[in-house]
Amino acid sequence: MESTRSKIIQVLSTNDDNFISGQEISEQLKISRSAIWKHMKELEKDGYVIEAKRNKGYRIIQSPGKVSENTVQWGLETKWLGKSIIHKETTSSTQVIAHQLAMNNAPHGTVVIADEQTAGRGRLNREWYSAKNKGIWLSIILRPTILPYLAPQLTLLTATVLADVIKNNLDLDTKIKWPNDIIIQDKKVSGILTEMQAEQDRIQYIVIGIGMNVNQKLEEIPDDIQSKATSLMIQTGRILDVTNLIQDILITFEKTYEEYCNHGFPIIKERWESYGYRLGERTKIKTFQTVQDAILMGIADDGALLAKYNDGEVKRIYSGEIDWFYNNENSK
Ligand code: BT5
Repeated sequence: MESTRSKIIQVLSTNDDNFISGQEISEQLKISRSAIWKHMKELEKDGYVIEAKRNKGYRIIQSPGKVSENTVQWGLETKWLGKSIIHKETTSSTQVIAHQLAMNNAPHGTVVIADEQTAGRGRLNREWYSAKNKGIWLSIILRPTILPYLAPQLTLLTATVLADVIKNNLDLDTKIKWPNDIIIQDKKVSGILTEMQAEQDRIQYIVIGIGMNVNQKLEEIPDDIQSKATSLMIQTGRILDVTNLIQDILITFEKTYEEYCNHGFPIIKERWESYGYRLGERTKIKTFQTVQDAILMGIADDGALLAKYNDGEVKRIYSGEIDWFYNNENSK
């Protein structure tokens, strides 16, 4: 359920810079004028600057810099994504909260956001550093009707969304390193963790976790990942508005997801490959059985990496260690 406050914000933000009268808000939301006034006071406590004029009504002239359910929803032009937002200042992991909500029937498109995670996680329970107010740490609950084995397509889709947002907003040369790293200048700026609850032929729900480093300075990147991680601030030299970026991610995600539902995976695949890190290059791939040279060709419908081996055979790689700099080292 959308709260009255978020509805008020919605009404005020779709009215651009114009005032909207108390009467109109009261009619639209079916609440009293004094209730509206109380909500406005609450919004001001949250950091909104609201102008109230006799005979004209209200308008928001500034939204607070901080992330909250309201600030993210303010002007968020999505149909279903982020209609329900749960924001926590601090939490263990937004994935944990999202799973709990999903098991309690939270709808498709519910979003969980945290300013800080104390136990943020990557794949295989690896640690994900999520310092307070320095990045985007969020999880999206989806209830797709695709077969469970196609779920990796949603990780690939998410990667294209993040790459689009970074490239289009900041004009940075962004790459996607298979399967789920967003890379700028050979360093990881963002990662995706997809977790699924499914029966054999039906997905109950999927939680897509997105971590993106935004406002860390170089010295704020933890020592053990200094050499391989970066932030948008390091790359642009500017402090960026986290709320705006979150909104952009949600808007682009919804649009891309709908394209995927209407037209299938080929558009996503093409877009992914246009961002693909070191595609067409020779690498060394270590799988369970072998270590072999191969040229990275692209991705398959099931999310596998396609690699062409020296004998000309193209194989699907589902998991394996890739020596991303093999070619460079070899040519030295
Ligand atoms: C990922 O795992 O890249 C998935 C990261 C997903 C994080 C989000 S945040 C919101 C949601 N809630 C969560 O608890 N998780 C999701 P993986 O490919 O396994 O990469 C993990 C590795 O990346 C670590 O072992 C480190 O080497 C490195 N790493 C850790 N924190 C990092 C950071 N902030 N930036 C860049 N690299 C990092």
